[in-house]
Amino acid sequence: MADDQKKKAKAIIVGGSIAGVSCAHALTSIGWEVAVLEKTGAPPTGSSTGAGLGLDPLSQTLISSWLGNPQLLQQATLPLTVDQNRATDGATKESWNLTRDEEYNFRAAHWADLHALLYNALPPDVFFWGHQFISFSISEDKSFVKVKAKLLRNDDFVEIDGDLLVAADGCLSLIRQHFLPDLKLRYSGYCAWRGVLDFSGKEDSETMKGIRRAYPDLGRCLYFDLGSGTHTVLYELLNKRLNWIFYVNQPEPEIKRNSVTTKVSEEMIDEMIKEAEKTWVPELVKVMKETKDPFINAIYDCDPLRQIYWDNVVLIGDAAHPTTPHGLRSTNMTILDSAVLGKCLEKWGVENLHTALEEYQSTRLPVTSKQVLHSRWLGRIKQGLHLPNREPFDPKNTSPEDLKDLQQKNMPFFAINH
Ligand SMILES: Cc1cc2nc3c(=O)[nH]c(=O)nc-3n(C[C@H](O)[C@H](O)[C@H](O)COP(=O)(O)OP(=O)(O)OC[C@H]3O[C@@H](n4cnc5c(N)ncnc54)[C@H](O)[C@@H]3O)c2cc1C
Ligand SMILES: *[C@@H]1O[C@H](CO)[C@@H](O)[C@H](O)[C@H]1NC(C)=O
Ligand SMILES: CC(=O)N[C@H]1CO[C@H](CO)[C@@H](O)[C@@H]1O
Repeated sequence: MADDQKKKAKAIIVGGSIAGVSCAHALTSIGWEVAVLEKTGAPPTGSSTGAGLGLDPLSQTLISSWLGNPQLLQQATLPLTVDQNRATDGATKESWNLTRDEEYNFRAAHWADLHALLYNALPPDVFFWGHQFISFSISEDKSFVKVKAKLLRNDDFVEIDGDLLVAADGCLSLIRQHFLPDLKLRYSGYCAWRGVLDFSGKEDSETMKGIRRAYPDLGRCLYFDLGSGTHTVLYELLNKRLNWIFYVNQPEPEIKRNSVTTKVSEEMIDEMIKEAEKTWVPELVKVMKETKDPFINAIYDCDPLRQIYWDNVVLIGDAAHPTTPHGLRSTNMTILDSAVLGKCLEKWGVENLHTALEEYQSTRLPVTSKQVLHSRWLGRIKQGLHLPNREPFDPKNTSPEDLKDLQQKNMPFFAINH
């Protein structure tokens, strides 16, 4: 018995993206053993994977505590201290200000930089790359969960036991599907063209001079530009990169299973640039044109779930609450999920797993549900889509209510300090 008591509690985490690495930190820091199963073959290198994301103050604090060094995150990110909404008239290309909040307190990170920071600070033996989760079973007495994974290197199968299975396998979660087979993601009505322009060595180019003239606060400002039935996002990332997103209303694209990223052809990129030319100032179009390998994400979310744990299985991150990106919430929610899950497990211990997961669920669900629905609604405003009891948003004719709603600080549970 004494031996049993000394045995560490163990979690198997499926998915090694931001949710998986965050959760690995939250659980190792309370003395749990963790195994992270990630189907990708190797850690991402450089900035070829992903694009920009925003971190709120609380996420910054949590990440810094996991890294054990507050400087590291600061050094890998740029400030976003201004949240600004502008409007652009597609016909005249005239731009004007709608709102400006100078008390914004986020930081901008590249997905790959944030992932690398968190990943490199984990013990080397917790991560299993090239392991695709296949299935799980819960023991009859519910004391443990057995996970089966496929080694993609040689098609072998492995089985791992743990006290807890954490689903960090993203918005198309297979584990969630086991419990909610009928749940469907909801297409938002639009896709996001995204790209990161690398301007190292080109700081003095016409493109860069032009964009800095048109958007003088790049480097500390989160710019939203609202056109008629469309909007863009623009901000700078560390190491001479510009991150942009261009939302386009369109029917749901046909996408292959297991991915929300559509393959793009040269024709599609040309079409996108033509659309951009009709809508945005030439300085911004130039940035889009010169970006290598822009990609497109179909934007989905999901009505809030009623339950995010079952027996020894718990959902975190996009698996628990697929969301549209307009509130810059998905990373904040993910990091908070991990931190709260860690706190609940620490408080109740593995012997009271059910109570711990119940507390996690009752803490997180009310918050994430509201944030997902707000983000959905914000996207519909910015894309000029139909909303009940409200005129479609028109940047040329805004009401005070519109101007209030556009601002990031009006997200439910938004707080500058925590
Ligand atoms: C490569 C990548 C790049 C991204 N870039 C950006 C970005 O630039 N900006 C942004 O805002 N958001 C980005 N995201 C999304 C962002 O990480 C999430 O929206 C958010 O942070 C929540 O993350 P998550 O870990 O819950 O989900 P996700 O990031 O979707 O991660 C899910 C992970 O689970 C793994 N997985 C899924 N199924 C299995 C399985 N059966 N077995 C093993 N592993 C599995 C996937 O490979 C993936 O790594 C990116 C996600 C990925 C995977
Ligand atoms: C928008 O606001 C910024 C910052 O206050 C200001 O410098 C700029 O001149 C304004 N732009 C327009 C078109 O009014
Ligand atoms: C800036 C922001 O919205 N931060 C929020 C992240 O989420 C937690 C709760 O889930 C809020 O308390 C923070 O205010």
